[in-house]
Amino acid sequence: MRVVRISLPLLFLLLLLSCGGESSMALPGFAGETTPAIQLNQVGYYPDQAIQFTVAATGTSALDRPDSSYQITNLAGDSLVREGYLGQRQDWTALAGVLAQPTLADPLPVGEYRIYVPGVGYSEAVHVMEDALQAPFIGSLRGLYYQRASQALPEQYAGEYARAAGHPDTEVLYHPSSGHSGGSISSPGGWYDAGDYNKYIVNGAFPMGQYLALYEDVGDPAPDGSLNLPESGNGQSDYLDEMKYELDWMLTMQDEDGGLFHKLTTLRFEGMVMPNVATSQRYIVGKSTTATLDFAAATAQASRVYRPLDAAYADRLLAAARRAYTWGTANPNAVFRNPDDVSTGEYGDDNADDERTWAAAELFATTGEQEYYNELQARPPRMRFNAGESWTGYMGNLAAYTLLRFPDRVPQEMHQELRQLVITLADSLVMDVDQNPYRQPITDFEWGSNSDVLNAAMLLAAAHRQEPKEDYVAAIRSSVDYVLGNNPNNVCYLTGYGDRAPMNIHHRPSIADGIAAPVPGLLSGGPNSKQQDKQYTTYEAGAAPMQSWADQEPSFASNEICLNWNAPFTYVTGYLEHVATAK
Ligand code: 9MR
Repeated sequence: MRVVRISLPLLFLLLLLSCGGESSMALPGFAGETTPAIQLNQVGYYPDQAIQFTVAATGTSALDRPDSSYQITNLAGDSLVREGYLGQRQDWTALAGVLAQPTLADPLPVGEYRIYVPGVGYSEAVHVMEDALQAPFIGSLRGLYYQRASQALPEQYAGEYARAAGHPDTEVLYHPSSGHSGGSISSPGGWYDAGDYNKYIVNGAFPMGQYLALYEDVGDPAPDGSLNLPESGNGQSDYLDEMKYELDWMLTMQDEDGGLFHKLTTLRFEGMVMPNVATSQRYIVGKSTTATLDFAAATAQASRVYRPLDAAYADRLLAAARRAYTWGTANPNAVFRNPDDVSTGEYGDDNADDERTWAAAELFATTGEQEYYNELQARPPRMRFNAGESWTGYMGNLAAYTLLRFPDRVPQEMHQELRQLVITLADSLVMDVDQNPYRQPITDFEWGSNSDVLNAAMLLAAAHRQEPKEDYVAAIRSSVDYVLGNNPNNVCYLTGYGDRAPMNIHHRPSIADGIAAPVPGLLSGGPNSKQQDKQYTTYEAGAAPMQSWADQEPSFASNEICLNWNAPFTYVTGYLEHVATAK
């Protein structure tokens, strides 16, 4: 009898080869076509992150078999990395006619993979990276640079999106609603709000609060030289340089009495042309309680942030904040409504309580003065999460985040109460995420729904800063997975990132510049069940709320971009990058 002696290492190698051989035979190999039925984060997962993805298919499919499996393969699709079962099929009633089969795998090591489901096909690449979200984080900040008004964007900083300056805004006429009759002011700079070219104080100040929150929570997330701005190389944070571009404009919108003009705008929206061609007369319109108090909050916070770098600027910001607060509290009912001859964005809100609390919170955190604390006791932050309220509800949360950030300055009782509240809210958001087939926290899809998902994630981050639970990080990450591609529209909602980003955003420069790809780093608003633009947009028949999105230029209600949508995206990706680096 012949005995073949095989050494242990050799035996191991043979076993490995035979396993590999069998699996490769079972895999057809990736032929270049990916399936839209496998939906995943198209940008990047962290190596310690459970890979959330969805297999969605209609009618009879591989999903109908309870033993359906998936394979994680290499990029070429011919070598097996891992295998698993899809598990129980889940009918998702909110998504008519579509079966969503969420599943997850254990974390994967740094590398590039595909998911293969027999009978369904191969997915887009799965990227697993240590700095999974750094690129879209930086991209979303550069998105602000592209939104700069009154300034040319040279090729050196803007690449193929270089463009001429638009809207000098050096002679903006007072509209009668401003309280001034005749005359003009100079109010240059700042960022365009969205796909339109107007500048609104409410939606300048409130995103500013979100941006500054990130700076306060994680330290400078974009130091000098990281954003390739005209200011890069000046020895100061690129992050704060970009913020200053907006703050400087905001300061010009304060009237002599301390109140803030509500907006700087044309009477009607401009056509789909480049900024330098959009030359209709611009006006200073309205003066409102909400604009004034939001401004007071953002500038009080900014004075804290800029103080170590530029004390004179900090003084100027704080003085402006105080004057605005005084006006806002003395004029609590200056509700803004578009005058009859103005039809641009309204940013109306009948209730200025959140704004008042936010202003008091920032002024108190900055100065420690009793007056502001008294106000907080009279009107404690109404911290809450209600997607249906959308942006109008988030100023109250910003107030709470700031008070939570400074335990030494805030009386213990108030701090404890807020701490308990943020944890309770975050725990219920974690449950919402777990129960949702796409593992994101909302069921009500309104105008800018992606920002609701991201504001929920901001709340989870605030809770995580109080109590560093892994569950919170997991829920924030899977919310970001949703925004970056794990969604029924199979789209990465940030332009210029992922494999399938929006190509036809409602954004005037992107439409008019003659370049096929839109300006990068801008977040599409996302599904909006109300479809206020359906007259101009073709939505899929019977689209469920989470599917009510159209990559079409006229879709201002689902596919526009906006400052207060980019801001929480930046916060959340910046926060996750910080968490990953700190681990
Ligand atoms: O985000 C705003 C949304 O909540 C409103 O329903 C909508 C209609 O008033 O306006 C949205 O904001 C837009 C603003 O009015 C003008 N610039 C573009 C903004 C995003 O679409």
